[in-house]
Amino acid sequence: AAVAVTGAVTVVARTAIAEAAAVESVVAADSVVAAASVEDEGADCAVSVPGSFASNSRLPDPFVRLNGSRITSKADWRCRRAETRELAERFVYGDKPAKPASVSGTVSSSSISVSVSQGGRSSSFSASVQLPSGSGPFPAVVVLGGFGADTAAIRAAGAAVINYDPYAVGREGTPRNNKQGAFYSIYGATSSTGLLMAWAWGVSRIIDVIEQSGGNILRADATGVTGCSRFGKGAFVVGVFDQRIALTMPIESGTAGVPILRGVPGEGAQSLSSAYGEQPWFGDAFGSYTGNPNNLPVDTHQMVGMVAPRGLFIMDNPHIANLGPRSASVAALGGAEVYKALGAGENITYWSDVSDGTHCANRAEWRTPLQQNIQKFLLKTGNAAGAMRISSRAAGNLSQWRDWQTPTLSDGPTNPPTGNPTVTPPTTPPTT
Ligand code: MCU
Repeated sequence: AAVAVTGAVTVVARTAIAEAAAVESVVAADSVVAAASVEDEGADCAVSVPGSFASNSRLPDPFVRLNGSRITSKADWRCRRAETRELAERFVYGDKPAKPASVSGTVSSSSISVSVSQGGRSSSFSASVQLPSGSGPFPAVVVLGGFGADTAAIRAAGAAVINYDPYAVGREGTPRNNKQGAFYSIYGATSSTGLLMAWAWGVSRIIDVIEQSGGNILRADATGVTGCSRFGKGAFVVGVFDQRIALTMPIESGTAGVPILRGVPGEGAQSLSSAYGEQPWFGDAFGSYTGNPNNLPVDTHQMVGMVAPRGLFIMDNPHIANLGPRSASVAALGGAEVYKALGAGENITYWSDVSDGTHCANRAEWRTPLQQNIQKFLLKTGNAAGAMRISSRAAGNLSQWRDWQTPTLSDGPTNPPTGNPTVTPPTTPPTT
């Protein structure tokens, strides 16, 4: 019975290992498959990027490889995802370097310190920690920037809050040729990597330190991320580029966040050139595309797809056109097709059905789904299904944006294994 309702592959493996824990495995099946034990499971995939791409006014097909063939199995997604990652780095955000030669630090019940060094350069930063009540070790949600996230609800749900100051890692207000912060101390002030990716790199190093800490206070396998507005852009990029993040929760992220870069015409979203010029959020290379996003070989529906099958709860505000909520809904709907193809359609929620139009307000509507997502993906005690709660005030239409259909991907073991117990393919494919 369990096999029919949830992630069959994982249920088989988990119950084989611990019969006594079968009930828990069933409840947790989606989240067990969701997060990986490494930052990038596709790091070994060979990716060769063509020298040019045809202009495309619609959203690129997430399932077509750079060589033009289409993936056919769920296992194929791993290296197709690696291609997507390469395009996203090269064209949109800039390069995210792998874990530096040395990462060290400490985790206490009140703070996390991170020290990094590589190639004779070093830098450090820290983040404060607020534990929930009860006894640990606890899952944790990294909160970027300190506003807009319902930290009381996060802690009440049983997760710790890690207060991360993105500016310590990538400052705002600097010119592109003189970027500052812990990331740029290592990789150079003229690094072409934008702030959002620098912020994401910083969170990955926090997770490295939690992993190395022994896990008595915080669990390394149950980290979420959130933030609002510019820190919603950041939270999104954090989750896209570290597969150890089990739950990604961007709030009202606007341009450079979730909304499709091609942009719903006439919506009134912040323009690409405005966002590119406001702060060095995007990578420097994106400057060539602000006036012609159709030349981009990638769009944000594919970044949404890169989060799959992990938990993703996108919160948006349909009252502020500048945030591009229609464009964000199209990205969510397009990315949800990747979730569906991977059999994880219930792991994504997009929620713009909210009454208060204030930017980054604390919203009663999000409290329950926030806590359900924490229970499902971090505590692994829940299994609430995700949902598309798109406000009729700002609803995009995916069918106008795609000329591809979603494949039925064949089942098979994840390649390579995600760090979960050895996977046995089910004899009958799941029906859902
Ligand atoms: C929505 O995020 C940004 C927006 O892109 C900027 O144009 C504006 O200046 O600031 C927003 C924000 O971060 O508000 C807190």
